[in-house]
Amino acid sequence: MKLFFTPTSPYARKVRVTAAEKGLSDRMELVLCDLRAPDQAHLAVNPAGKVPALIGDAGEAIYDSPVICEWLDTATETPQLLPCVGPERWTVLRGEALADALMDDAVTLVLERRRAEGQRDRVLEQARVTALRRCVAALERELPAWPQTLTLAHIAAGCALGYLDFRLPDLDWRRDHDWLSRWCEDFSRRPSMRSTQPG
Ligand SMILES: N[C@@H](CCC(=O)N[C@@H](CS)C(=O)NCC(=O)O)C(=O)O
Repeated sequence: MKLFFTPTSPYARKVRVTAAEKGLSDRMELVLCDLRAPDQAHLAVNPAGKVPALIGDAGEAIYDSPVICEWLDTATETPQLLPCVGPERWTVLRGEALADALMDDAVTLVLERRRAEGQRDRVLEQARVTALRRCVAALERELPAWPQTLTLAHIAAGCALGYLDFRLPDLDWRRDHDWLSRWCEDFSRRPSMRSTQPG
């Protein structure tokens, strides 16, 4: 299979960490993308021109990180990262959605900050910071009740918080979130996280 990615995308990192945890990294060819000028091969897989996008071994196109991660989870039996049925499935999917929402706020904020002075929308920036802080607080409240084994929600949370550390250190999200900060430190030591550090 082939993964279209950029090294700094937190969504692509989710997929790479998932592949590593599933023991699938060796089967995944990484294709570096230029998001300002997506090439035809990338657009043929994902018409939106976003990363991550995956071509499976049978040539199937799969995109959007939650879809790719679930697809990878079904590719091998263990470890199972998304429970098949029951309340835990919804806990994990909701946790992943919360972490993805945090990524959305952070990525939007980073892009807005890159605009030329005078073109930046400070109201939008403040709204994203407020939403992002709400998501971090919700993660700290909810994560202790997630399954004790590794899940797609844990992977998404680790990648979202890692992106805040990487691109938005001035927000100092750790200041008011000791427990989550310690969780993140611990999670970042996993080989799958170490081998996919952005930069
Ligand atoms: N919901 C998507 C979001 C992916 C996304 O927005 N990726 C960014 C990179 S971090 C991208 O490709 N941006 C290029 C663009 O929007 O044209 C996912 O979970 O995969």
